Amino acid sequence: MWRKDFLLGVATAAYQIEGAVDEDGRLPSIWDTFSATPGKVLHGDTGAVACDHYHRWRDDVELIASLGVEAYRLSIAWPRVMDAAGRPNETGIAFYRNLLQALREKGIQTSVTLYHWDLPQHLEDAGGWRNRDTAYRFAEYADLMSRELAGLVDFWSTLNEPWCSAMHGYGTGHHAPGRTSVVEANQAMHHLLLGHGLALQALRRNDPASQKGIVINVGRGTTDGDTAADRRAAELFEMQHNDWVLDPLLKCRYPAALYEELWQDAAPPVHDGDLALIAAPLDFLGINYYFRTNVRADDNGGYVEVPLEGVERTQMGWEVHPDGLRDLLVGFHGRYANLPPIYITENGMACDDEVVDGQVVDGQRIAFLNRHLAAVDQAVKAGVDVRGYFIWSLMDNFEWAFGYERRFGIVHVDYATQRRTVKRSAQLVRDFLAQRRGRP
Ligand code: PNW
Repeated sequence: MWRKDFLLGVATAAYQIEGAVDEDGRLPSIWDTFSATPGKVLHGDTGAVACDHYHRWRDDVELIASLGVEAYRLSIAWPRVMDAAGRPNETGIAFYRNLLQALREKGIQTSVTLYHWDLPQHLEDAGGWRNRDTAYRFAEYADLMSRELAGLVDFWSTLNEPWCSAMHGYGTGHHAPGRTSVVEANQAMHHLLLGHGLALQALRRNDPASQKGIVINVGRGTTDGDTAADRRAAELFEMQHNDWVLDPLLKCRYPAALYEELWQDAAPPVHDGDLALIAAPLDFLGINYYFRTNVRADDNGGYVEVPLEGVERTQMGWEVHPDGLRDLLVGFHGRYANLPPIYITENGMACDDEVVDGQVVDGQRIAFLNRHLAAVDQAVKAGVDVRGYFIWSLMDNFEWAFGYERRFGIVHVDYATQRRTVKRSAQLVRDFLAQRRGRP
């Protein structure tokens, strides 16, 4: 049975829903630049309008409340709340204060991420996350937000998925700013984590009553190969995705095997004292889980993805694999003696949903969510302290490099009219809470 305070919520991120990218003094972000660059985002979509949440936030708060969820995870757009000289933008700050107050009044707990990928473009022009200075700018931003919004936030997260920011932003180039260098990805990861450590200090100083943590994405890697090299490939995959981030946070060091087997000429730029800052205690760890990757050994001592045939996949092409979530949680519990309480801060799937007769019957998503909740329950029974689960996402939105073609919402958005239609999967929230609370 679920603990009575197991939190059920829905999640979004600023650039994916807000739109209004040049209103009220918002500065350009790296995602404005990237999405305006031909060939980077499917169909040339951008977040310029998105779900128009910046104008429709009052209705969206009513919508969230109508779903019955207990918590809402959102992110703050850094370029909305500070100008290029680092001075506060009062109009931008007021937007978030009003939003958080409205959620409070509805009794909805608030989980706020400071950085969900929308770096101010002027900071990228100065080197972005390759530049150590960006970590200090991020700490100033965290300091300002936690002074302005103290008391309105239940859960602060410094970063969303530093692995994606570092690897997709600076390594593969699939995300903004679209750079492609393993050396730069290592620089970016280290400066992101340093920024996290510095921001955590500011949050503790300014808003002591809140819970503070970080949100990471985790990857399950397994192999269908039967050689020792294939098994090592699967280990390397998980080291590269999970330990790269979790070891500095929880063990105060980067994994030695990554230096030896994958990085060679690309070590992170660590200064004395950095790791102690990065490894400061967390009140919670946010985990985003989506899929499993099948790998085999390549010819250079690394790994290569070999997609499995005949498995269920989502609209993203990602394999549906709930056991991976359970196995990762149980594995972290064994590996890290100081593992903080965990919230699943994102889990969900993209379906090709359509509105038919005013309804969206997304049966595949309902099954997906139920099976992943069951996997969490198994991890809890194995001793892992998981305290909540947030569905990605509240509503269909700008899915980064895939634009509007991928729909993750439990609420459908018709982008031509901005009409929201609650999907069948949203009913799952009520069913789950009724079950957790125990029917009278
Ligand atoms: C996460 N991958 O991104 C983000 O936090 C969300 O903003 C996003 O909408 C959601 O997952 C769905 O994609 C990811 O390629 C992006 O492994 C890419 C990957 C994983 C997560």
